[in-house]
Amino acid sequence: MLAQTLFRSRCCQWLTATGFLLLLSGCGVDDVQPTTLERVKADGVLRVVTRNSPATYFQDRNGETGFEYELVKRFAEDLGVELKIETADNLDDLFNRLNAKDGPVLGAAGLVISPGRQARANFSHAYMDVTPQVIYRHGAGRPSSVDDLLGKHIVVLKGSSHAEQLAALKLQYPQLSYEESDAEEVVDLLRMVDEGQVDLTLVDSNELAMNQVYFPNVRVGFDLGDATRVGWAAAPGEDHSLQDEANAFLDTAKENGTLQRLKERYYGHVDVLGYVGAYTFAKHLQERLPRYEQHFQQAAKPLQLDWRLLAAMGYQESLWQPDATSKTGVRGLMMLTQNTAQAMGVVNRLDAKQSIRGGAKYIAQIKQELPESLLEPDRTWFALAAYNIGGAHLEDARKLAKAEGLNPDKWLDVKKMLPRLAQKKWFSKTRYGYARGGETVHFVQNIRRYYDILTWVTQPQLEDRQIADNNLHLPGINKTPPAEVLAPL
Ligand code: BLG
Repeated sequence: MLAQTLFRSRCCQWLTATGFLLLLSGCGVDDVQPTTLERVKADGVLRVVTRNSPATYFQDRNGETGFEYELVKRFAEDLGVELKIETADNLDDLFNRLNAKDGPVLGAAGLVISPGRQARANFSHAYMDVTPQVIYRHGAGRPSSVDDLLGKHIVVLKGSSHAEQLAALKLQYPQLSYEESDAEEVVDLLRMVDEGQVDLTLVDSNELAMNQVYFPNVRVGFDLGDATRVGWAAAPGEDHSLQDEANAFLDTAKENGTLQRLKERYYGHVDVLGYVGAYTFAKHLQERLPRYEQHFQQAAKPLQLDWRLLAAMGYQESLWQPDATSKTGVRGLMMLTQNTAQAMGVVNRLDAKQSIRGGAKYIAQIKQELPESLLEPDRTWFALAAYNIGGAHLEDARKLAKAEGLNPDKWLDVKKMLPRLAQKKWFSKTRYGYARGGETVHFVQNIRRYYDILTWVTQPQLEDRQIADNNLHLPGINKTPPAEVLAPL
């Protein structure tokens, strides 16, 4: 790269100095190939190849999203160019595209920097550490060492770092056998284990964290080896211009907290739900939601609400149990107080349909009544907070935010104030006094998490989703990127 740049700058100096004589010399401008970075900037487009999966890139209610997408989008913004995403059918396809002339210039797909891959790409600095994990089906006997892999039906992705790992292991354990599949995605592998079609698979810890919520029977046997590093892959060759630029960007993203924020946003399911919570949610998604899905949809539609938000609220309130009752006498699937139920015309709070209708009507009313200065998406998070703690206490928290020089219209700021409503030092100065504001922060956070998950599960591309047999058809079956985008909130 350095040599190329030096050559270019010298050539330019010479060009300026010698003017048109240059043309006669035969060292024309045409001889100087632009670097990849220069091409990207000249075209105004950064072409990136990725995979369609919850851990990388998918479509949600607001359009394109995913950890890799968000990170690479910021890189494109930094470069001042448009981002153009394409999805590969499998990992081999991804590297082939990257190696193709006139193909995408960067691969961003949770790619482990493995020795085999380094021959096929120029990797950036690592931005995440992941651990390869052996995944088994709950109840089938936990594998705990390499010996337990022998004689098992193991499937991994073709072209994956796991296939490389198993190939290396096979040199020591010739009896080890495994299949490499190029027709599957990580979610498919997890589903196959979940349903007992294969005994074991290997998946990176981040992928499992992201997907645990969909597969109730999937468990980690053991970590196969140490943590590995994940980076972006640039096309191989002498031209390191894009790789250098990506490195500078990633280093800054690490320093200024961008990377950490994105990780929390996308990999936080297990952190927030807890490991047990994650697979309990998966179980309830299969067993309970189908009973109420239609009620949520019917209640949401006339009020122009997103039914998945209502469903997420219902899960947070009662784990989708119509007979839930709190110590304080709040009851039903949407946990309505007696007052709210009355105001919403709910006669029987324990009737799931009525409770969902009442909850929907109540949140729609709150959304309408909130101050106009609260804009989406924060407006929705404020509405959820008011649903839980009441509008009066929420107003107190907004006032505390203002007094602290924070922005009372930003959820991020007000959520810092809510826990203060439980501390005498603070609530004694408020108009409405004590309230368990910390719980409200968790309430909103959990609902947002469930909402994200429900959004992925109900992506429009999962058209072949069956609700037959009261079972949701889980994600990853259809790997083509969705054609439509769900309506924004
Ligand atoms: C909410 C009410 C709000 C009410 C607040 O309490 O209930 N929401 C609903 O009924 C849907 O109307 O605001 S107010 O009318 O302005 O006062 C505050 O009173 C319900 C909350 C309470 C909470 N869950 C919905 O999120 C709950 O169940 N608390 C019980 C906790 S414990 O288990 O008894 O400790």
